Amino acid sequence: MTKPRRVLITAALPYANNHPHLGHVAGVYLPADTYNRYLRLKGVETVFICGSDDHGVPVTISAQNENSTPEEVVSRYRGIQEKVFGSLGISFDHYSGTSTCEGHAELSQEFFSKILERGDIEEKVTQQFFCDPCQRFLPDRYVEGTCPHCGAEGARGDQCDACGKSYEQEELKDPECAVCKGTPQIVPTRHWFFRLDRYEERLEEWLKSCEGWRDNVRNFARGIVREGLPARSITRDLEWGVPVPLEEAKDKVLYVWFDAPIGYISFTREHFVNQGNPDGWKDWWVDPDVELVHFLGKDNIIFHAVIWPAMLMGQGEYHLPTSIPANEYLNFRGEKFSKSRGVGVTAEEILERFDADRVRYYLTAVAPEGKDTSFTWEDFIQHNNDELSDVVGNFAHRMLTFTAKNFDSRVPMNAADSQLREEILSVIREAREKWDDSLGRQKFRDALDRVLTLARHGNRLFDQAEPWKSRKEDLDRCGADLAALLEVVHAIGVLLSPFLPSTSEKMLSAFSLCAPEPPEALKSLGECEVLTAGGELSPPGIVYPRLELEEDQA
Ligand code: B3M
Ligand code: ZN
Repeated sequence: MTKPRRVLITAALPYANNHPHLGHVAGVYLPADTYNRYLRLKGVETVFICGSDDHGVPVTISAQNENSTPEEVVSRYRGIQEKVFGSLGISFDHYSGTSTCEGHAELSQEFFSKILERGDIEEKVTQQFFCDPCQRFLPDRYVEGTCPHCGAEGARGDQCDACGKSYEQEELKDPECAVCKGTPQIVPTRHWFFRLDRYEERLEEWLKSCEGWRDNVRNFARGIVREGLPARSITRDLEWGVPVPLEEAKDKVLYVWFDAPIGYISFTREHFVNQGNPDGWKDWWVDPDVELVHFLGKDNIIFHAVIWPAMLMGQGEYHLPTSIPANEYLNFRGEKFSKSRGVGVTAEEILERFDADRVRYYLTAVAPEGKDTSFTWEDFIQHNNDELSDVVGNFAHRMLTFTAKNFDSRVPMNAADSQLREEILSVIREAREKWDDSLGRQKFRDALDRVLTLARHGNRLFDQAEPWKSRKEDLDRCGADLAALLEVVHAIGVLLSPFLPSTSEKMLSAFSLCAPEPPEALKSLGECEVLTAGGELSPPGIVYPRLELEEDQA
């Protein structure tokens, strides 16, 4: 007997000082959710894990600026994140956080200790900026000064954004602490480095063997490995974080990028503990047949496709990622989303005005899969009107009201008698197959487009069949055609469900008395008639009224 397919899905852990903006949603959380819903619809067993990335300097600085504690900042932002993801219908099985998850710190320390035992960690003394007034070591992006190469102001500790050059910290002129504007000193401090060079061959071989990855992700990762991997510092001089499990490193913590991905494992474990099955997580991380899929934005590729796999190899017992569908960026009118600079819309803001499904629809239609894309309000309104209202909503509404008026809200006669039968079954089958193929390859835009094409086809067939005429001339034919066309409406409802869960639910509620449940129905779409002839239809619900562009959006 073949084992049932199982897929563990993760979405990158948002920092615990972030309001999720639409760029994050379009690039990470929405595709991950759509993939999860798609697999479940197909009867695949999945676990979908996420949570907040609580450690690191940005959280401590937010806390300092707000006169509060890192714990408070984390708990507030985690609340915001959970609310936003909840309103968008993101179906995580478990949302946790790296500072509160039971056992996360211990597991992270175990990761460190194991690679240390293997001789894959080395110690080095490094020079770091230290701010006396703040009493803190400053990461490079919290130091600003004058670029030693081009003289630009606002250059960061080790790199200038204006000329792109990097330099040693002591070369930066007039360094300033970004928090208190004091002058930081350069102080020697000891750190622990992960010897990635010892993993190069295995990484290269593994990346070569990975199939079905997006080209940008695989080529980028292979390129980095081929260039040679320098040792990376995995400890920091901070109080907030997972303590380094070494006597001689008592005041240091693990680098946030070291403990964050381990959250995928510790959160899975916590999830199974909550389910009363404390050992259940092991299977999902150890059984090589389980697929592990990490959704993330392109700036996180190196961590997930190179460093994290090396960390996993260093443990020995876990399997490696199966695929890493990283996306490019969704920008706002061509500019990067940034709450601090006031560019873009947060998820909270858009959800105050629009249904989650309208947002999900648009963000999938313009998903930054192969290249950066742009959010504009005009485009949001246009996609909603031209596609969701005029094609999908309109077709479903026409069909269901026509049936209600003329056939007493019942599936007329058997669609098998319709002259449209063959064509209709074949367009449904083709839509389902292509939808399936695209979703299986994590091509969400394509898959959504298939559903739209099916709806357009349905509208065209309705016009061709002219049931408003045949109703008077040949009621049997009219009924059979309509029954066949209702199959299309139902199929659209099923195929939309990974994308637009509540729209799909409303569409399918019309068929609840005359069609099998979606997972069951999916298999038969396009193979035979799915609806029961004579079965009762519930009153038509959804239509998407057209939207107008409001002044503040223009
Ligand atoms: N928090 C970076 C980011 O949000 C980081 C992801 C961690 S995933 C393990 O872009
Ligand atoms: Zn300072």
